[in-house]
Formats: sequence, C-alpha cells, structure tokens
Amino acid sequence: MKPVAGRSGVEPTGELPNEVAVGERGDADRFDREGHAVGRQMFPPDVVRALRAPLVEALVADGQVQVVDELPDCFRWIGDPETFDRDRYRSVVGRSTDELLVRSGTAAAAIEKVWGRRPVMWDRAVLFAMPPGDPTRVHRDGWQMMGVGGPQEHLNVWFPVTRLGLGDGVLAVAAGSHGVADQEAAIAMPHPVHLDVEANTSNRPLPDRLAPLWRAAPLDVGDAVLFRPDIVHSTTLNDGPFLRLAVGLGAQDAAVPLARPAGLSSDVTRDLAEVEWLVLALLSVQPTSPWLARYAFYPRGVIGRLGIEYPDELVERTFSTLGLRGLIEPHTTYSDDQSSIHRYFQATPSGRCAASRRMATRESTTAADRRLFAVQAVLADWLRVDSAELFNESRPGLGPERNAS
Ligand SMILES: O=C(O)CCC(=O)C(=O)O
Repeated sequence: MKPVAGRSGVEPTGELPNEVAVGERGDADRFDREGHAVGRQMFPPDVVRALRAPLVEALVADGQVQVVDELPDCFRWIGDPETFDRDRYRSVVGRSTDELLVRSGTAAAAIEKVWGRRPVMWDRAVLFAMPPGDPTRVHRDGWQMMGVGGPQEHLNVWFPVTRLGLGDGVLAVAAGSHGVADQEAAIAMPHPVHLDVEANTSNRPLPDRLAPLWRAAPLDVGDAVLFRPDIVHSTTLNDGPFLRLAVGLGAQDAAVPLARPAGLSSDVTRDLAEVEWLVLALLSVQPTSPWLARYAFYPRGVIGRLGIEYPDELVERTFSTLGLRGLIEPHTTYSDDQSSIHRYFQATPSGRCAASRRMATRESTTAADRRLFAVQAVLADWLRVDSAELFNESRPGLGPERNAS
C-alpha cells in the first residue's frame, strides 16, 4: 500500500489485517492475539444512515456541511474550524445511536459475531467529528480503567457514518501495540500508578517504534473497527473536502462483572444488573417513584441498611431500562402532573414474576452476594415467595465453605 502523505505522523504502511467479512464469525483467539478486527458491513447500513440523519440535519441547519447529491455518504465541510463546537452534536447522535442500534440488541449481536465473545454494552456513544485539516491524536484509551478486568476484556467499537478513504481521517491502528510497552527506556517509570500501567499513561511508545505498525483500511457505511482500548490508535489526516463523522461505542466481556461507571445501557438483550433486579423487586412490593427508590439505597433505607448502596442516577436510570423491557409500568392511581422523579410506577405481572423468581434464587456465595442474600431474603419475604431455596445450604454451586459442614 502506498503510504498516505501527511503531516500527522500516522502513515499507514498496510491494510488492517483481521477482516471479518459480512455474515462471517470472527476468530476470538485471533482477536486476542492481534487486539483488533475490522467488521465489514457488521451493522445494517440503512440503520447507520438513519441514525446519522438527525446529526446531518443539525449540521446542515447550522451551516457546517452541504449535502452532495452524487455522494450520498459524504458531506462537504463549509464550516469554520475556529468556531466549530463539536460537543453540541454529541447528544443528537448519542440519542439516535441508542434508539436505533443499541436498544434492540442489534449492536451487541453484531459485536458478538465479530469479537467472538458475548459483550455488554456500556452506556455511552461518542461522536468523533473531524473537519479537514484537524490535528490527529496518537493515544491509548483509559476508559477501561473505570471497569473491572483488564483491557483485553474491554472493547472500542468505532464506526464511520460517512464513507471513508485513506485520506479522509479514517481510524488508524498501530497493530500489535497493546503488546508494546510505553516509552520503554526513554522515560523510566519507577512507580506504576495504575494496576494496568500501559493504559492512558500518555507517554506512549516513541513515533519511530510505532511508524512500521500503522495500519488503516478504507471503510464504508456499515463497517466498523473493533479494538482493545490499550492499542495505540489515531486517525489518518483528513485531507479531503468532507467532514469526517464517526461514532464510538464501549463494550466489555459479559463474563466480567459490570462496574458502576459502565452505566446501564438501554440494550434490552443484556442481563439485568443487580441494581435493576433490586428496583424491580421494590416495585413488585409496592408502587414506588424514582425518588422513593433512591431512599431505599441510602444507608438507612431497606437495601442500604444491608450494605448495598447505589448512586441516585443509577437508581433513577433503572426506571427507563426496566420500562423498555415491559417489566414496569406507570401506576395509574397516582397523579401524573408531578415532575418525573415523583411519578409512581409498579411492576407488570411479568416483572413481578421475574423479580419473585430472582429474589428466591441464590446464585453463589461470594462476599458481595452474601450482602445481596440478606436483601433477597427480606424482599422474598415481602413478595410472599417460597424462599426455601435461598436457605438450602447443600445446593450445588454454593461454594466449598458453605457445603463443607
Ligand atoms: O475518531 C477519532 O477522531 C478518534 C477516535 C478515538 O480516539 C477512539 O475511538 O478512541
């Protein structure tokens, strides 16, 4: 491949290896070795075009881009780089990505196919807008530091919503750089501050070390690059006349516990998180508002008292995620004219059924689950379900220390 001429320090020396063709399954072992994959047409292109529509509409209305009739997947940049406020458009595309790609489980299913592992989506969709001439930024990510597990269990999913050639600011990956130490001998690091010293330390490997590793591939609408967040990545320079638009999603391996900063994604196909089960059980016991549910998690509330606390925003968020699954519904007896935090909800019959089953089921005996066990025992009693199984010490899978006596 001919290197892309540029002033970016990122000049791809070849195509990104590990392409997964449309309809094929990715090789999880290969991903683990190489740390990235390119999923061709892994998202339905029409869905990607639909999710970019409100973004393009806003950009056109603000005089940032012009539609080019003969190039429907490119938008001519006519804005002023000095005044372009890209953060203004984040929530527009965040909302439509959530509604059209994440909520239905389409994103998770497509990622599972290419990654080869079952993901849980984090509750974040970030817009990356790059006008022509924008500087490139060579870096590793650090968001995975907020989670549990290592960078190999976390995943960046970067997909363009415009068609990209190599000179249009396409994502570039320093292939294999997750295995390359930060500025080795150049800057000694006597005190590693993080458990994962390679992540986001900002003294990434020196440019000469990275130069032969840079790879990039032209991407079409529907394609995506999946990569470990600790791989050094950047973009090629955007030398064309178009505004480069891409969206970044975060995901993690579903087998690893979900840390609180992951948030609660709207994906209705993921397993419910602990806080969602607990709120569902509360709403199965009595009609409750987001405001009152928050109280239950404070140190003097029924759940907080037993050692489990959750921040207000996460408790409030469960009312949306449980509602999307039809597990809770507005309570009609209470007036609707209150602000949303004071509106009452109750569990639907299927929500009550699911909560009753979950509250009476004991899954393991880790330290965290023992606190949960106490909360479950209370709620199972209030839900009037047979909680014998909770107290069955000899049930297989409860852990050696419990089964020994
Ligand atoms: O698209 C860009 O401009 C940067 C992308 C990036 O850094 C990321 O996905 O983490």
